[in-house]
Amino acid sequence: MKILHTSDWHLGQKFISREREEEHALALEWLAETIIQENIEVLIVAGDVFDIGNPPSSSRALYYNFLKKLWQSDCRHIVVTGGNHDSPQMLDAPKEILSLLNVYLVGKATEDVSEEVIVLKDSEGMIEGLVAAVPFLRDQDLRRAVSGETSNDRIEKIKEGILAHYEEVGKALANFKTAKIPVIVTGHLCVTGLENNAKQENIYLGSLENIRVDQFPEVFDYVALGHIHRPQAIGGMKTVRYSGSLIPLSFSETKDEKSVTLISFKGKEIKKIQEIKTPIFRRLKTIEGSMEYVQERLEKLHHDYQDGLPAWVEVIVESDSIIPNLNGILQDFVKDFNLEILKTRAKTTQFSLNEQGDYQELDELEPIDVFRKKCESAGRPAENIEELMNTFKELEEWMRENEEC
Ligand SMILES: [Mn+2]
Repeated sequence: MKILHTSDWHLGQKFISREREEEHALALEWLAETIIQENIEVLIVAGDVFDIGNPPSSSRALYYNFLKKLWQSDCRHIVVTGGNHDSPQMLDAPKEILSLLNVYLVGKATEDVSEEVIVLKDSEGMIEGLVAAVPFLRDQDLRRAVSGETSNDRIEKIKEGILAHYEEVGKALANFKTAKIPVIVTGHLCVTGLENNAKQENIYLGSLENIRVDQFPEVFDYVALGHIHRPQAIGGMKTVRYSGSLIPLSFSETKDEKSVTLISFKGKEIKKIQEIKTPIFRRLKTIEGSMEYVQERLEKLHHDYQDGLPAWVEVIVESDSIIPNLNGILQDFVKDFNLEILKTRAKTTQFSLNEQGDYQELDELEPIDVFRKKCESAGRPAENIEELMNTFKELEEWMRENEEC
């Protein structure tokens, strides 16, 4: 059985006020063609189909038209789970009608976990695989808040709740004969390796919803993850993977190669796991250096990518002194190029020479550093500051969970 794993489409994303629709349309067209050409039988989308809870109608049309393209292809089953960006209600709304087309939706955790188990049947009605379609698990799906609990209690309870949910969904498979068929589980969360691996860059260390790679019940042959946008296997386990996002979604992802993951099963055994590279329909680039260097790179970028959608560029210019009208100069420089500068920033050393010896640019500081300095300047006692820092970290986590990936 050939299974394709993808996640984090983020349809409807706005990027520095630009629409991504052209790129998404091209990427979904490519994906549908790939599924048809590779004779994929099962498609799994592990969360964050949409970027926002109430996406524009054009993004919804993209999604439905994509599903329609697979109708009558070899792709017999499509499983879509909700991510932290998706509105569960919105995703689940067409659940009944789409189930007639073998598209199974699980927008949010269900009270009875057995409802998350999708039974894949072949044309003769025989069970050919199982997918435990676990969506992003929200705090309120996992536990009731107890007044007076500390933030650490809360984090521990969320983790316990996540593990309990996976345990339960594993147990719900006990009624099936799983010895000869693929058994897959999905997740939209942060999973870490056994040790903190430097290679695992995109993992948010200390994130609230971290669970370890070895904590999934053994009944699962493959764990299809979403949430982290860089494709990667976790902790040396080839069978626990993030497929990564379909297109680069921020300037920090410009070095990632984007891909979808093809898993070929023979019976229960995984024969091959392959990354199929996604074509880049629009380049996102960060160029940093002196004015001369930046202009050189912009010319090269224009020269190298004449076709296709104009690249989107972030420019950081380093110089000894302030360059007046920097953005104007650069915009003028690229006006006939097949690229657009969306963001310009200056990094000058001038400021460090003024009377405050330890002057730091706000851009160089992390929000938490600024918060600490603020607490210190307000003369808060040290233990009070630590408690406030924890609360701040929690708030940052929450924002990350709800916005970033
Ligand atoms: Mn996500």
